[in-house]
Amino acid sequence: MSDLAQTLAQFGQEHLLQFASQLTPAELTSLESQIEAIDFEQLAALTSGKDKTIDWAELARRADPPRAVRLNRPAEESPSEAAIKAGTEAIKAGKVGVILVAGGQGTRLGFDQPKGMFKIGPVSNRTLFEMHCDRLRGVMDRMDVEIPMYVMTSPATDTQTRAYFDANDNCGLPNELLHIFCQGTMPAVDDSAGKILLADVNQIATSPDGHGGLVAALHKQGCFDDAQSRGVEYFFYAQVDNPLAQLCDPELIGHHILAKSQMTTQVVSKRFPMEKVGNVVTIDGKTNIIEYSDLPEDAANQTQPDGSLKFWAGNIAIHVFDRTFLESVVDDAAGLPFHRAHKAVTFVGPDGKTCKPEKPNAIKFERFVFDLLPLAENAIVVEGDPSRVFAPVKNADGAAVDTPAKCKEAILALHHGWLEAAGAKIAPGVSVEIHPLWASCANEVAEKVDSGQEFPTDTFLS
Ligand code: UD2
Repeated sequence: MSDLAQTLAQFGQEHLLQFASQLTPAELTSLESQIEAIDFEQLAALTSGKDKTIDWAELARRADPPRAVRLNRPAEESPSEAAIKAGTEAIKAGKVGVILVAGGQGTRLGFDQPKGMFKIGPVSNRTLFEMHCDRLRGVMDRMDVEIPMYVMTSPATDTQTRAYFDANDNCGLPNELLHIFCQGTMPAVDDSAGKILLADVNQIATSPDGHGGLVAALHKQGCFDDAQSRGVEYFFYAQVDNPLAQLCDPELIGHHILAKSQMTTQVVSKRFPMEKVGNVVTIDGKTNIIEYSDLPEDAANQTQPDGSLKFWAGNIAIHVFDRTFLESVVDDAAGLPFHRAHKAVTFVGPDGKTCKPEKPNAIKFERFVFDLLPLAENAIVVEGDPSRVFAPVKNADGAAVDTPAKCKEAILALHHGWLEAAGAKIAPGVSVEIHPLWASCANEVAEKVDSGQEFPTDTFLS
């Protein structure tokens, strides 16, 4: 028996070679290298539940709301002006880079291409990728600086994402500033016996290893070296599915710098107890995030004496990291806990036929980047105004929340608010969208719009 077959037998995964005799030599070699890449001991610990399974319900009982820089705070406490000044200086000095995570598959949205290619501009029809790149180009233009952007893909989104940027002139970003890098994967296992699933006779079924795979991928693919050689000290991190993310927000970066934080998280006040955002909390003095799927409902419903939610701070997956912090946790990140997702995964059965289950049949294993929070010596939490920073595209139109229609409404509400504050008159039912190179805040809009200026038809100000 070959070494590989022995390993498979030892871990009860012999079925992976069940179609070996039907494969061409090249197909067999490919399958063998996929098998060799699997850490069977790690997987055995995961499928047997012997990895450090965290009792989130127990943690939720001990958790407190986080200490945070709140929106409504006394003027002398963490002044915004000082933070904006510190953040602006860091950006202008070329100390900031952007990480955009775009490895997810957008299953809930029902879009079968990388989510970044989804068109969301209410008038412009720009894609999510374009919205983020335009925002970044706006910051570079105003601050007269080059800002590198590191876009994380997964094997599910990598080829199409690269082809998309190639075909669209990198969405206006200079080639040397755009780094597309691919995260790792984990095998998917069946939910009853923990057997690794085959996606095809010579193909292991895998899924992206979660955005917690970020640190290993940045390290392996030379992004830390690139960032260091450019003088980048801080990474501004956002998810591709939130076109309102204010990439390189000077105030958020400034709070991070002034507080000497290693990892800063922007939060919003949750709309309702079971909202699908992670819950930012303090446990034993450390900042942690309890994911919505891990928070028991009774814990989510707890209130404070003033009636507000105890776990009010919703993670919107916008973080600022010290580059040196991320570099220092490359080894620790490999030990981050895995979270399990019960999903429907297409597989090849023993008869060689492809089976597309309608119900979840498999477990996928993911690491979350925010599990790095308790590893930071100092981590701060900063509240953002959701109308400025958060309009995620998660679900197909028709769902109650986080749909493309709701996201477009939020973009227009922000832009219309700036225009109306400048005295513009937008006819009922008309949409006016603003390109960030044209204006990126109310003050800039006021410089360009005359009081009383009318917008009788849909307009894209660019
Ligand atoms: C995420 C957060 C949640 C909240 C919410 C806000 C997690 C686990 N939870 O929930 O706390 O902040 O967003 O919008 O993140 N991605 C990758 N690789 C992967 C998996 C995901 O790049 O292996 C990216 C994906 O492209 C997307 C983002 O991470 O941009 C979030 O993934 P999700 O949509 O699965 O997370 P969600 O909405 O459940």
